[in-house]
Amino acid sequence: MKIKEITLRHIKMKMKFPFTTSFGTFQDKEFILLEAKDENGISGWGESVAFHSPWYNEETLKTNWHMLEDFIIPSILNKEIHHPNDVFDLLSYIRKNNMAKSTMEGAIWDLYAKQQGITLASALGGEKRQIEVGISIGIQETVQDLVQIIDRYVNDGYKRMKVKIKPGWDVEVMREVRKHFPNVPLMADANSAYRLEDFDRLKALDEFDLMMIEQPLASDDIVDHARLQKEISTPVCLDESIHSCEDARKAIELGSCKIINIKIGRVGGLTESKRIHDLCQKHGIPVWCGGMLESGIGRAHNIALTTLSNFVMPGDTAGSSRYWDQDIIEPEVVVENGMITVPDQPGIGFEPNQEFIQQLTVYKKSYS
Ligand code: OSB
Ligand code: MG
Repeated sequence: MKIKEITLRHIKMKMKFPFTTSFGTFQDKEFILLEAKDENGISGWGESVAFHSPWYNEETLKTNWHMLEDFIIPSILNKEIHHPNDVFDLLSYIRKNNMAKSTMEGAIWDLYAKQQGITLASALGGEKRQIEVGISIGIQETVQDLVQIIDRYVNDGYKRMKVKIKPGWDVEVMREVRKHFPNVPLMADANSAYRLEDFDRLKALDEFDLMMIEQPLASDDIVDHARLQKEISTPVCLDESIHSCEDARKAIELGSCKIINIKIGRVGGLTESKRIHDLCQKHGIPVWCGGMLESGIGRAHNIALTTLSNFVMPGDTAGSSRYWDQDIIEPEVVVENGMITVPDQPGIGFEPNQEFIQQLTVYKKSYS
């Protein structure tokens, strides 16, 4: 295939509720949508998961736009692409900027699957028809608020509750949550809020029988995580620290984690996500798919990836209504009894709602 035209759109969507992590609060979600058209006018869609500010990692909406406009798009337009895996190599001269690369690569995977007339899930080699879904719950004003929210999601059928923690909102909070929900699959995500000095506090979480603790230590660390994992019984799951299959190999070798959260954007796309999935499978490391407060386009990519067989734990990709009054795809992503049914239409399997996307567009530019 050859990509003949690429359109970038800066989108702004209002979230139903603010979402708070150890690094800050989200109210609005601004992101980039990328539409790539082939010679026959078929479109593939990708979403950048970079946030407005560089909290989660060093990328932002603006750095992604810059990388896409000045480097990534010129490297892809009119080039002969036989398979989406080629995109990884075409962009490998660019260091990091994984979320920017993934935006382009995701659109080409969608387009490729549409050209073949198959689902993105089957293009990736996934076989599940339904996937299990958990939910991620931000830091709340009070523990009572948190307990109420968890109660609602347990009743909705979500398969796993993930609670955001930070120093001062951790051991006592988890104790209270466990007391109310003795049997619910429960985990904590610290988004890198702890250091070596905090090991006692992290060890105190062992008593709550958590499925895992996600990214307790620094976002670029795999050495202290290995030390921590030796001292606590709760499995450590890495999120921010894993940017590539090489990172995953080293973390597994060092014993830095027992579980890996794969986010497509963080690792530079679906091709690298699949490599990490395969490596983890070989080493008996379970994986699950993380979320980045995505719109429907990003959600659809996450769903397709999760159909691979080593995604054995519920992911963070909840239904569209978790964050949005109205999503930008049709139909919206629906969760029933904690399960999403994988769509059977070609490509990502959901139709972008062009009219609504136009309404939400702050700025748009096409390249050919
Ligand atoms: O660490 O997984 C994370 C949201 C923003 C930034 C980082 C993370 C998260 C979430 C929410 O946990 C996942 C979601 O519901 O999309
Ligand atoms: Mg996380």
